[in-house]
Amino acid sequence: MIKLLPKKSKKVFLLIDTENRAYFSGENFAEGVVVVSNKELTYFADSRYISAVKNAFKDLPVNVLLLEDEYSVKTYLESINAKSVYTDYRKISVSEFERYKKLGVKLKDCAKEIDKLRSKKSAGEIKLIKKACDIIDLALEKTLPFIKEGVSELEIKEKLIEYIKFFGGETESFESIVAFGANSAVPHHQTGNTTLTKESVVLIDTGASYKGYKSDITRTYYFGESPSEKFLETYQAVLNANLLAEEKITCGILAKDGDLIARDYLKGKNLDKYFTHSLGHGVGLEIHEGVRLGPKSTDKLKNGTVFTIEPGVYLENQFGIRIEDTVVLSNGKVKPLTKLDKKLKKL
Ligand SMILES: [Mn+2]
Repeated sequence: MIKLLPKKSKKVFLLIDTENRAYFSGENFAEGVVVVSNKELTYFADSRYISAVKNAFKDLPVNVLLLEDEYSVKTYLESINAKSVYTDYRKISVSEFERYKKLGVKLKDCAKEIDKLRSKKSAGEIKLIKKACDIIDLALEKTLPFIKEGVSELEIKEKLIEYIKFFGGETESFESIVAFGANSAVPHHQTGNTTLTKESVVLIDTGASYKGYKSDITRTYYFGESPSEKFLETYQAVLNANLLAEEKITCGILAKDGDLIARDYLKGKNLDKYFTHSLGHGVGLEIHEGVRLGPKSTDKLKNGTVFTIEPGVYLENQFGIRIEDTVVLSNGKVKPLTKLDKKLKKL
């Protein structure tokens, strides 16, 4: 499915990064340049890709042109009489910017408009994200039997990647976090050579990429028979915060108020000071895109927004617990797209 700019837009967008190209063209090629207006979409591909690109768009109203260098794009822009052109300033290097400028192509920023367009997912996009969520649910479930005494965090990460590919994903959607024991208390622990010992917490934060679209899930498990009372209580509190946010977030709510639902609940349990990150983030072609569900956010959550709900509590040198799902706001309510059980599981 190709996407043009909204009918009333008089702008021309020039997109050079993988995700924005994939968003508008519906095809996830590693290279190229996309120029899109409210009338047409042109895909520039270099000689290595052009036949594959032509083939992908053969039944669609897409112009496919040969990309030799920026000059090819400039010539086309002149032919459609585009005076100034908009690009996503977060995605262009200074040297690329300078090369276009040298050729007389006037570039302006459209990052905000891109975010706005991309934050409302189409039914087709939600299908692809759902598939990425199904893949990670399956991959994580299949990986659990490999969590045994003596296995390393990295070995579990490799298993996840293997299963993501087995179930049809490209690969992980970000560097998966596998954290054993006290490592789980570091929210962005670097997965390493720590091996698993009995009576340890296991935190896994992972996701799959499917046709460029991402999923994101975190589950916290207990490896052993007798978790401490403190762990059990904290787990229940994080789970309740997760479920409460899922229940109370509705269409039109401010993202910061969504964050507050979980934060206030944890405050009631005296755990809010250990909830050191925001409640969630938008997900799509990028693992972090669009909305941010944090105390300083000015975003609004609307139908069609896909985001994560991921409260966490981290007790230094002891353990960390995070429970995360990728969800979509649909008909005003939160609908989880990742579906693995959230009740505490002992491995
Ligand atoms: Mn996340």
